[in-house]
Formats: sequence, structure tokens, C-alpha cells
Amino acid sequence: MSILNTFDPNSVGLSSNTIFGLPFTEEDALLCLLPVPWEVSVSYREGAARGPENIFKASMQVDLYDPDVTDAWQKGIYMVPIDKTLRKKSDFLRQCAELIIAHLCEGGNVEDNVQLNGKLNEVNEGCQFMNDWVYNHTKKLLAKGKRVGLIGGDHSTPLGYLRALSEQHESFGILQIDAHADLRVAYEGFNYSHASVMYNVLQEIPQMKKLVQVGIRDYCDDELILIQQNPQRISTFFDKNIKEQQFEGITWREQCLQIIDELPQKVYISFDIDGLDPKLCPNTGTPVPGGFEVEQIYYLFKLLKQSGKEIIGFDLNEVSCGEHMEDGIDAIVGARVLYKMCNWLLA
Ligand SMILES: [Mn+2]
Repeated sequence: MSILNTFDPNSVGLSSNTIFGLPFTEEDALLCLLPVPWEVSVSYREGAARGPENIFKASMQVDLYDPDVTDAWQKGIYMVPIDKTLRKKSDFLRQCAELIIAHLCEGGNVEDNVQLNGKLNEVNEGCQFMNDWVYNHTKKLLAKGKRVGLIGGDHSTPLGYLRALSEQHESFGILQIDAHADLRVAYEGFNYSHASVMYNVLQEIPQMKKLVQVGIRDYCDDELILIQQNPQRISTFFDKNIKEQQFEGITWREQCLQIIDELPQKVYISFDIDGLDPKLCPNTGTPVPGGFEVEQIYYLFKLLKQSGKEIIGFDLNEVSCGEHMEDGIDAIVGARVLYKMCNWLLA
């Protein structure tokens, strides 16, 4: 790899290079990161569509030495340029979604309102377009022999990627790190809501054999019933239970081994940043008290790899900086979590 002969990993990150200041192009990178600047259905606070660009900026400050996985970056990490057209479409449809959400919050009914009904159809069609867009782009990258990581956007973004992966892998599981279960059926009328992504995966992707959820602490009755009625296909490690067991002397190591034990041989990681303690993601769309330190998740990843299971892909979503980049802790944490996942995928 001649590119590496002239690259100094100890020097400052050059923003003219790709993510993390690395010198790779799509051609010579083994891992391609696909940004999906999309946040049409966010329910509370905006900003996730700017996640990829904020993470890219913050990534320049990440030092390349990773004590868990040294030199994995040398296999090549590249971020595909952000598609501005997709982001514009998200911004436009977001305005439609806001009108619908405001109407629902006032106790209104969308079916009785011709104008809003039209907007709801437009939003649902737009989200289908985004899913197809992600499917086509990830399928192309996979066909070129690339490994793929997806950067959201809100949590609705990885469905198309999971469709593409399921054509390559007959059987795999998802390790979902999240404050929310994301098992709602068409939340707020949006078929492809961020709050419905795992419900849609369960419905549409039979190759996904086991969903293992970790850190869940905000969910509704219907979601709990779905979890309880599908123990073969869903295993949820609620934040409350994790913490209470720890108060009683169970270690995080023991809990990690239990979590990993629930997963099949091939594992996809879906990382919603709000799974972490909200001090690490204060501007994310729907922050919830509780959650993890990054070191706990890094340790879980390490034990996952040590177990001999194979990481086949990942997404990182819901990283938002709010309106002001000055307290850009969200993107700083996001960039570091992303780098860790890149390295374990390449290890
Ligand atoms: Mn989520």
C-alpha cells in the first residue's frame, strides 16, 4: 500500500483527507462509511441529519492508536461524500412531518384531514425512497467487496442496509444498543419511523434470527408485549435490570457474556447513541437518563470479538449537535464510538 508510505499517523488529521484524517479513497479502502443525512420522522429534537458532517469534523481529532485493535485502520477506512440532495429531501419532508406531529399532539386525527393525509402519504413515500436509496448504495459497495458502516441520520436509516446484507448472509443477529426498543408499529402514522425500525426489521428480514437489545429504558406496553411474546427472536436486556443486578454484585463482564451468548455467529451492530448516558449525547433526539459509559460498550465489543463471533456490519445513528456546535460533545463521542466500531469490524 503505497499510500501509507507517505502518511504520518502521528501528525494532525488533514481535513482534505477522508474521515479521521486518513489518506484513503473508496477504491483502496476495505471499509466504506455511508452517510445517510435523514431525520424525517424524529419525534422530539432535530439535528441527526447533520450527524455525518459533525462526526466527520470531530473525527479529525481522534488519535489513530487504538489499544484494543492496533493498526486496523491500515486496511483502509473511507467516508462516502454526503448526498446533499438526500439531505434536502429530508429537510423538506421533515416540515410535512412536523405539521402532522403537531396536529397529533393537539389531539387531532390525520385521517379526517385531507391536507395532512396527503402529507402523510408523501412522508411515507419519501421514507420508502430513502430505504431504497440505502439499499442500492450499500448493495453496490458490498458487491465491490467492501465492508460497510452506515452513519445516520435517525434510527430509521439502516433498514435498507440490512436488506442488502440479508442477501449475503442467510442468518445473522443484531446487537442493538439503545435507550428505546424501536418496536412500535408505524409510530405517529409513519411506516418507517425511527421508533419502528426494529419492528420493520423483524417483519421484513427473516434472515435476522435474533435481535438482542441492550440498555432499553423507554418503551410502551405494546413493545413490552411484543418482546415477551417473541422470546426466540427478541432478547432484551433492560437498563433497569442491568443496573439492579450490578447493585447486587453481578459484574458487567458476566452480563456481557450473557448478552453475547444470546447472539448467533454473525452479528450486526446497531448503535443508537442515546443508549449511552445522556451526558455523552446531550443533543440527541430523545435523550433518556441512565445508559452506559463508552468504556462499558467498548468492553462489550471486545468480549464479543473474543467470543469468536463475526461482526458483519454496523450503523451509528441519532448523533446530533443541536443548534450550536460549541458544545459538540455529541459529535466527539460519536466519532470515537465510530472509530472503535470501524476497528473491530476490520480486526
Ligand atoms: Mn433507536
